[in-house]
Amino acid sequence: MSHETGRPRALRSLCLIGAALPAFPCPPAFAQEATRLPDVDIASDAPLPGLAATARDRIDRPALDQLGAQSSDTGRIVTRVAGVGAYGAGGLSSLPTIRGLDNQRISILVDGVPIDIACPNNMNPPLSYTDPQTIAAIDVVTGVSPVSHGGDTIGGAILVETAPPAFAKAGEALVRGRASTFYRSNGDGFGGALTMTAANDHLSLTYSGAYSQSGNYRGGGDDDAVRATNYARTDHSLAFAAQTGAGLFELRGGFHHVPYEGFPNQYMDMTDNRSWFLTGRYRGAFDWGDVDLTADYRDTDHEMNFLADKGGTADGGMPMNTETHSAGVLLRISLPLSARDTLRVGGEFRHEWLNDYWPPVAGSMMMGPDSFININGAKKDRLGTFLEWQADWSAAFTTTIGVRNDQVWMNTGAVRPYGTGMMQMDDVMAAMAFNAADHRRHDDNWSGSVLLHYGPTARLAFDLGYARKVRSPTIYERYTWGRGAMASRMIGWFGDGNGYVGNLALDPERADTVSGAVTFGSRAAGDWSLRIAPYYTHVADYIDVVKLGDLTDMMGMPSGFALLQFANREAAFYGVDVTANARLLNSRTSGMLIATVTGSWQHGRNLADHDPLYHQMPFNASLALDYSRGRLDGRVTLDYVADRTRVDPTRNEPRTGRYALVGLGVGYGWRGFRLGVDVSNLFDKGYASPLGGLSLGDYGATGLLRPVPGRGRSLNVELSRRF
Ligand SMILES: [Cu+2]
Repeated sequence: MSHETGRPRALRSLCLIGAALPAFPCPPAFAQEATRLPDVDIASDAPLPGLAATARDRIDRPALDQLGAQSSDTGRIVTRVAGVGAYGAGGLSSLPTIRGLDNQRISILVDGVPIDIACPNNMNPPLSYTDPQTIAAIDVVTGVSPVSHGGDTIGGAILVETAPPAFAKAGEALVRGRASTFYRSNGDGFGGALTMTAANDHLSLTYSGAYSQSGNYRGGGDDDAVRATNYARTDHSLAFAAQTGAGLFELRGGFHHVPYEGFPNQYMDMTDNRSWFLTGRYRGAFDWGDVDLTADYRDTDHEMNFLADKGGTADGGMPMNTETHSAGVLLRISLPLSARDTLRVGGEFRHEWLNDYWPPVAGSMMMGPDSFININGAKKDRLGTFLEWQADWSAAFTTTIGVRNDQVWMNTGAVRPYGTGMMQMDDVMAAMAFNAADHRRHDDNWSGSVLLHYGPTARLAFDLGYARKVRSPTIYERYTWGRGAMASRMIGWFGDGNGYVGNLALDPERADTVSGAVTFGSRAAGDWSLRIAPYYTHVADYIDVVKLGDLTDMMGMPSGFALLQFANREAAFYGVDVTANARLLNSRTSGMLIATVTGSWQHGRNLADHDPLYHQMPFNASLALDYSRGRLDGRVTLDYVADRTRVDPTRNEPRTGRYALVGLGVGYGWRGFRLGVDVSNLFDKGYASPLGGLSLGDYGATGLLRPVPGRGRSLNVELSRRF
């Protein structure tokens, strides 16, 4: 992992990931640039990072070669970046947080395209559609990003690029690819992937496919097997690109299938998730400016029920189905007005449609005789427009100022409980109230951003950003309605066992963020860098919860879980992230040794009731030592997470203890092959991740409620071949 520095280098990589970073249009020479693939050398002598216009962290392919052996969960891998955490979920579906902001509050784009949620538990978040084996690079923006990066979010961004198009030199042909396979001892995980490109100088075809599966993992120390942590996933995609005199055309389509994925901190498991997508993109560079046009479509069918650990489906279980489709068009135009000024204008339309219903269970008093209609054909349409002016006042000083408007229209149809029996009365009353209300909503959201970058010397840079950003509620936040103990507990992506009720009265969240970074470094020698990045975010109408009551058990006693409703509150987030690199050794004979240190301290506070906010990371830090010499590379990591004592009392959030995990890895590369062997959690430490949630799979089976235990020691092996 590196944090990018040096504008030429940053711009070059931005062209490779142009899809992901709309704010930085590629120079007219992008067609040639597009033939470059990301550097693949393990022991590349690239200078250490330092000073970029927007502070970004990049997890590139060499880093993924090391991290991908440990996890198939991209959401877990991005937590390497200072300021990034992740809610625990299924083994493929961790939900990242950036500086305390989660889910729809942050922008997650896969090949430049957002992926809408299709589950009341967020079981299929955008990063679950990516496999670390086939990702080319991940960029993470933790600080303020310009409004041209997208709308309807208030926090940072995670930008995943799978395979960028590659072309051959004129008159030549190109066949290249990467094949890989891995095994993980803890959970008996295994999988494999193939990415292959065939191209000449103007046509390029890339196939990408991956498979991963795992059984339940074992916790560290005395924590035995953790129920409902198994999974399997398959992805296939085909990407076609044509480089013509009129510009670069791309067409990408794919299919994704998860036949099963256990969720240790949810009542339900994912029993089937099928999704297919098609994305078209055009990029052209003209005398008057650059054009970038993307259109995308995705269709997802999602099913939940119980896997074996939660009782299986022999008696029918509890089927819950979600169907969505979403489509979008995005046009961005970049106009160079002068040597100093660039104007960017853009427009975006996004359409989201969602149906969520729970079929009846034969013979069940609770779950019948009709289908429970949770969401009936809800729509969320958004029209976004932006205008942004970038001025390069000198080689050292750049300003980017933008304004943006998003019009959001939402609506949904009438709902229905399972039936009208006495046991279903809470839901009967709630459905009547919901159906009597007007469901149409319209939000007029204005955003703005100002970014300043000043790099007076090669050893020093300052970044300062201010943004006001606005996010409308999601379909699930606005339109879920069930108030029964069971129906409400089916809603929520927090892994805490509580019941959640939507709220038709929700207003959009309005966030004001000031973030800065000061970066010191010796760019010339590339020997060290240090970045200190403080931030403060105030969110008016922050969508948190209020407590409606306690959920009770069969005997009418409080169960320890609460019935909560989404509600507009007020919140503040503040903290500081530190990242430092140093090259300790750099010689042909003795090899290269790089030390990387990251640390994050952060607080989230509910200003309405002065309690801590839910799911905020305690202080955490990591140290990595990377050694490489010739064909050999090695790595030692130490991750430390402090006690979590600031917990949200409204949600009965558990405290977690401090822990430190040690990892070791070695890799050997020859003739395009690479063999990587590593051990994660070397000392088999028993621990609970602070955002891991409650182990409901174990609770159902044993009656003992504990935080989800973290993964115990695992020996991981990956063999890959680049050709
Ligand atoms: Cu689900």
